[in-house]
Amino acid sequence: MSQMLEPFTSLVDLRLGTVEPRRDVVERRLSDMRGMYLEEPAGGGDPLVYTVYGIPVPETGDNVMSSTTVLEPGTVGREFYMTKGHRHEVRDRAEVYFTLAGEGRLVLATDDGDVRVEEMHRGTVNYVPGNWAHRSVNVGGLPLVFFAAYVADAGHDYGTIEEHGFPVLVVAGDGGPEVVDNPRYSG
Ligand code: S6P
Ligand code: ZN
Repeated sequence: MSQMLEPFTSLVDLRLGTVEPRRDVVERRLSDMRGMYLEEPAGGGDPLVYTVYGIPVPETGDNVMSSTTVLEPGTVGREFYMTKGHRHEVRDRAEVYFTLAGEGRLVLATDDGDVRVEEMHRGTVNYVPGNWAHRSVNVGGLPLVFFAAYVADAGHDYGTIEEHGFPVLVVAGDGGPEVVDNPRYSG
């Protein structure tokens, strides 16, 4: 039997994506993304790429975990700033993304190399079925802010993406964002 929780309420700043009360904040910098971009980052410093503000609950299959992600605008070479991307450790666990601000793309891939790229902008609700690895990409000039909710025992498996990457990349083209094959993808 799971522990009985008390109801609680959090407040999300819809533009900034911050969550009050602040309970579990994870920052990812460019140095945390080593090897994930085709090109080596140019320039000095170690800029912030994204922040995840968690609303933690016990990691059991009868709870719903949620968080906001604030993904900064920027590029490394032609590739836009993105999250690391992951599969869920419990593969079939699904997830919902609700975008609050900014403009992005959600890249999804199965183990068989099936791939989808979905739009993210204020108001979009992306359904991430189980068994689809997922990564979000900021293709705009402002922070991309979205709320995510998922089965709390899902867990995160980053290793597969670190090793194989996604089949496609989202890059800055002359007329806006473009989806191109990832030359380094090893499915
Ligand atoms: C969790 C959900 C998001 C991401 C967050 C950061 O299942 O998909 O909260 O954790 O957007 O991405 P990543 O790939 O670094 O966990
Ligand atoms: Zn996820």
